[in-house]
Amino acid sequence: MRIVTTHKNTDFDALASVIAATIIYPDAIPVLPAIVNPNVKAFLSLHKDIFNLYAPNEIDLDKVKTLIVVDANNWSRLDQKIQPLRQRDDLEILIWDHHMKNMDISSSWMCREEMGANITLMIRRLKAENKSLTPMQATLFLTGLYEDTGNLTFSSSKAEDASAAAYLLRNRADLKILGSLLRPVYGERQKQILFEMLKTEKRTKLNGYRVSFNAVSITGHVGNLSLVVQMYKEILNVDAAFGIFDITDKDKCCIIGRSDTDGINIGAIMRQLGGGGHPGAGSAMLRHVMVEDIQKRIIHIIEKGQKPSLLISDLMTCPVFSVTSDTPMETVAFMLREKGCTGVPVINDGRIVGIISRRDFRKVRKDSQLKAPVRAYMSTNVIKIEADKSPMQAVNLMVRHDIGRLPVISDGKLAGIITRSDAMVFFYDMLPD
Ligand SMILES: [Mn+2]
Repeated sequence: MRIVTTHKNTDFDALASVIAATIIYPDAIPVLPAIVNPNVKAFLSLHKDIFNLYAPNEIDLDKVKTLIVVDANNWSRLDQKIQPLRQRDDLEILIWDHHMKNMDISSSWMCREEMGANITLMIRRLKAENKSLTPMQATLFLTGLYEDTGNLTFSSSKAEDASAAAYLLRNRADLKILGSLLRPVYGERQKQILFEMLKTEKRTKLNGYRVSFNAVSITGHVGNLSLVVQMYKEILNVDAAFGIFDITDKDKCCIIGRSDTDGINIGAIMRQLGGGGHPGAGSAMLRHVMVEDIQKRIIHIIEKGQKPSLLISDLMTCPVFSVTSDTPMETVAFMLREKGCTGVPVINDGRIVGIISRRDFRKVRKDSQLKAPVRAYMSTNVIKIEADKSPMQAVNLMVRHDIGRLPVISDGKLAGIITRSDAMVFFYDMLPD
């Protein structure tokens, strides 16, 4: 007997891969772990019969000659009931997987490649063998592909994922059904937790920001807690919120943070706790800790470790090359070439009176005009920003006016210049902590 199985907390990519395996190996019996993720559970409550899926305890493991593992490569990710197969040395194992880490299942054959979704690897085979798909199979496969690649937006997505998606659409995958399958899960459990958090909500001021911490005890796996924290933060209307989830049966704590202020960088805080994220959202998992201690540590990081807010003055480039309004155009041209920049501010007595860019040289028709002073060609409508504004405000100005550099003003004088790439350093959180 051949069986095909996948990882616990089965998602759509894993389920799609199991079903695809039953097309590639028609005699293989699909075995689904007891725990599947909530979206998949909802899907199966309607579609279970169509797929003829088996539970691990319905399989007589002694009869299994071949184990096909899809979307996983590690024994610990498989269902508990499957584990006895680990001891068998006469077992043939085939693997289809797109995870490149933590492999501990030794197989006699495998297809393992870095890919956005595992189903993409299996579609390659289905295409090569000219297997026909039902619209329902195509829809399920595309759901898995979109889920694992974030609708092809995750950086892990490959060109082959996109062509697999095209293939599934040609095979009549239904995007309306897909959309309803992939909605974020906000179920009964999540609602209970959110209500409990709202009942015990506390707010505090840290560095002038409104912050809320909330600790909740939970047992077992609860999906989508980040959505709960997001909703909690919105309802409380605070600048940042931290949900500390004490997973009592596992002696660990999951911390999820959300912020929409420059002043509280969630990614930086979570990295100090051993987790990760970006300025607006992140999480960390801590073992053997007291909830109260975690809250104290976060408060300490915010108060001591983080600057109250990152300012333009921390990111800008200075000193800035500048010219005066009397500088001849030919000198400016030489300077732009020499320094490799696209424009310089025009300064008189420390005050910025204009900006001259390479683009302005298009107005120069005759060589003799290069003797003219820069004031004749400079643009006097200068968009600038104060040094104490936030990098986010600089980005907004650049986008609104479609400009790549902003002179930075402090006490009415030019203090530096901030460019798109300086702002991006902030935006993508590439600053050293
Ligand atoms: Mn996957």
